[in-house]
Amino acid sequence: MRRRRLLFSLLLAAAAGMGTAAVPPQPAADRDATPLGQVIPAPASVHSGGDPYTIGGRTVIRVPGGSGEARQVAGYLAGLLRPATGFALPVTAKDGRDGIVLRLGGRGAKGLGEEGYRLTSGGRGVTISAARPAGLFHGVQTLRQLLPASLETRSAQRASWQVAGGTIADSPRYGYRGAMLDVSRHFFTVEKVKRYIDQLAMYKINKLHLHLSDDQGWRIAMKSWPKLATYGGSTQVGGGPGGYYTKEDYREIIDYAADRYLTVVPEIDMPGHTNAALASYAELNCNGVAPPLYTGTQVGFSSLCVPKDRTYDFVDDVIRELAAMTPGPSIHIGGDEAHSTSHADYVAFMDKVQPVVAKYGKKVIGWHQLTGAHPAKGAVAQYWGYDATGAAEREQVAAAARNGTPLILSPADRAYLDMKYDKNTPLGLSWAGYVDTKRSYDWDPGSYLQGAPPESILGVEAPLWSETLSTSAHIEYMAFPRLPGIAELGWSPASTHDWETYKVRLAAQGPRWDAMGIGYYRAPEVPWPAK
Ligand code: TNX
Repeated sequence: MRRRRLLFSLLLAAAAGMGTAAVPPQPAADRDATPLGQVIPAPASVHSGGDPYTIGGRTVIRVPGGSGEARQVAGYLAGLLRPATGFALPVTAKDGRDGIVLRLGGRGAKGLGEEGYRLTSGGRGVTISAARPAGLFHGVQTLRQLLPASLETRSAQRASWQVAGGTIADSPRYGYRGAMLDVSRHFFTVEKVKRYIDQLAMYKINKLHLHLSDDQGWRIAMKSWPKLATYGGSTQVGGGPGGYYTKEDYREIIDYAADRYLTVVPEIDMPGHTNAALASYAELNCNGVAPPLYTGTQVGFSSLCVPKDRTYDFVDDVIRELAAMTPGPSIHIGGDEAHSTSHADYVAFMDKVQPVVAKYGKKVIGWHQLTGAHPAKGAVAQYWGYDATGAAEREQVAAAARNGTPLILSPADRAYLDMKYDKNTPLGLSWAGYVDTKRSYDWDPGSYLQGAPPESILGVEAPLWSETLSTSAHIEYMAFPRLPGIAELGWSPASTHDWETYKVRLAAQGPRWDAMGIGYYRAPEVPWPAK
């Protein structure tokens, strides 16, 4: 009898041991539900309390009524939850109060706007309500962050999949919450862009600005001027092979972004930053001679030929093709650092080019130098100045804002993800100074630019220039942990702004990034949990 019992317990121990090998023990941090509101961006309002909900093997995902888009969000949620939980989580159109409910419209969605959501969690389930599918999607990202970090592991994990009880009512401060990726200085494949899109969506970023052309490479196929891509896109900084997106590739990026509620804003930078185009077509040069391709990192040496008629055939063709393949409302025409274009030429060029964008049904976005010309009605300026930017230049932008040119804020010494964190950062540039994680977060878009009315601010954008960056690992090291801070400035009410509490929420993202394979910079001012 005793022997049998011993054998039995030995067998049990062996089985438990095997279990441990297959399903790692639950990390300490996973044992308690994440407090409601411990997410990035900080929600507008949080009321904690009541029983938590635990996602289990019998949990269903309900899409009552089930519009196509709501069902798609449910499918996305199931895709997030299934691998690590190992649960089936079937999606059903049947109504009910138990399980995870994604509810579009109805009383619960009042006052939530285009992107807001309400998340209610209690003993029987979690309900996310929204007026529009984008709101459901953002609510899903909140739910995701309320679950243990091991959720991000792509194989079954043992954890308590608990969501704290209470209600979150949330909607964004700004409608424009962007991230820019420079795919010109170094080319990034469709797969790499998709990977970044997934990361942006986690933090409720809703615009992906693609810097598609610069001196070092033209990255988008044009039927009317084919050599732009095939020749102008054939290299990059450092002399590598470069690359470009076919129209199908571009479509794939747009669709992938749209499925995650991001709109693509394509940029063709003009009249400077155009060496790749000038090298591809001799006729675009004032002297009729094509310069060689460029693989260095200087700026400000190239210009389209402003007095030449052929230049405007080129602009018309490029904008027409780009507008036709871009569903979003805006086209970015660059306009920065045109140091090789006289001021008179710059103004003349912008006067001719902005109406072309309008003719093809799009709105103009330009870097803030556009405010030194005549910004068209409805044009938006993107401010990228920094603390050293002169008072006159700031005032020029602020005056334009007072005169009806809305602003997107990307201050280089705050929002530029390509600036080094400190002197030891192995990647990046430092012309705007070092930008540590606290500095990047600790400013207020509403009052940042003196003299610009708060209502002229459309939002914020975090640009990532790629002179020194050529892999996803590079992108991630520079974007994390700063990107979530810019995302929070774009989404959360100013009243939630507080570095001391933000840094705790930020630290909690670390294990999540570890599980996702994001090699982030362990900024010393953030209390990361030990690895
Ligand atoms: C300035 S910001 C640029 C880019 C560079 C970047 C590097 C702006 C509109 N132009 O051409 O890549 O600095 O940080």
